[in-house]
Amino acid sequence: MKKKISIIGVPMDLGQRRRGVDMGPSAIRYANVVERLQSLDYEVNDIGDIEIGRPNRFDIIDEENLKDLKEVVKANQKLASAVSDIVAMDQFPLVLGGDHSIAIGTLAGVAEHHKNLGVIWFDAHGDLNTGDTSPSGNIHGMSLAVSLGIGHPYLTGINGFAPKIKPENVVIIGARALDPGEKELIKEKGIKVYTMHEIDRLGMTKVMEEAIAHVSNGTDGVHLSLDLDAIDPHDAPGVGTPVLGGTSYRETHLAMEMLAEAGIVTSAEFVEVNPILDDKNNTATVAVALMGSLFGEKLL
Ligand code: 6HN
Ligand code: MN
Ligand code: MN
Ligand code: MN
Repeated sequence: MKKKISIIGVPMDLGQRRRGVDMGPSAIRYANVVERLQSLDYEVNDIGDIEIGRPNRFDIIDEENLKDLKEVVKANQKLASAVSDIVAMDQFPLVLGGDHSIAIGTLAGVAEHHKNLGVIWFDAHGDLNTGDTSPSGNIHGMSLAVSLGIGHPYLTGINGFAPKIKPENVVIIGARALDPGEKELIKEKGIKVYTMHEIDRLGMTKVMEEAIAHVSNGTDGVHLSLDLDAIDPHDAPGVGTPVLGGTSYRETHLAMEMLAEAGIVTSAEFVEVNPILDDKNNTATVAVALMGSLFGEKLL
């Protein structure tokens, strides 16, 4: 792992409809993310937040079932440039969300430097919808599809090239709420998915061994996109789209510890922390603890 980390906050809530997820970056900072990573001997640089437009909330613009499309595009273009600058300085970009639509910008920035990027998508959902298949019109449920080059050209074209990633380099872990269109796309593209069924059946150790092998095969970097709703709502209640039956606190830590041991991760984002829906900032605290494990914190 690189020894210099740049943290960037993205107070984005326009990719979904529940207010409060824009406070995610603050909640994660309040849970001492900088101190936690410094204690692991990283040089940590918090470069602050990306500015997000604030359209009138009573006037959500919904074109082609893509809510607040233009503001989401603008914010992700800014994020893409900021992330690309961090990678260019040979630092590790750690992005704090904000809703999961920000993965569009993070991946656009990282993919400028990594042409064969592996992606671990830790999530209860697939985020593989398009305006045509989405039940909600919320762009946070489309960010993985967009990064694969599928979706509205305003979104797929961010940073001037598409696709950002290839389906054979992606693995989804923790899925348990996939929409019909997402299931079709998974089959069509042959995307590797470990649903909760496989996690129950094989155990997290085997799942992570296989996932690590999959995303390291022929790639030149690995991005971790961790949606806190992958974790069971009992352990991470502060998320906008909770789904019962997720990974446990310890299983998720084990996954991060195995990634740390493998030493393959070159960028990461932790998203969907909503302190308004949370119980005493537990979810941000879990996020920071997971970052500790990802960056090599040991129990002994
Ligand atoms: N997330 N599949 C649902 C939708 O509206 O497209 C939920 C998406 C949730 C997205 O959690 O990042
Ligand atoms: Mn997600
Ligand atoms: Mn999710
Ligand atoms: Mn529990």
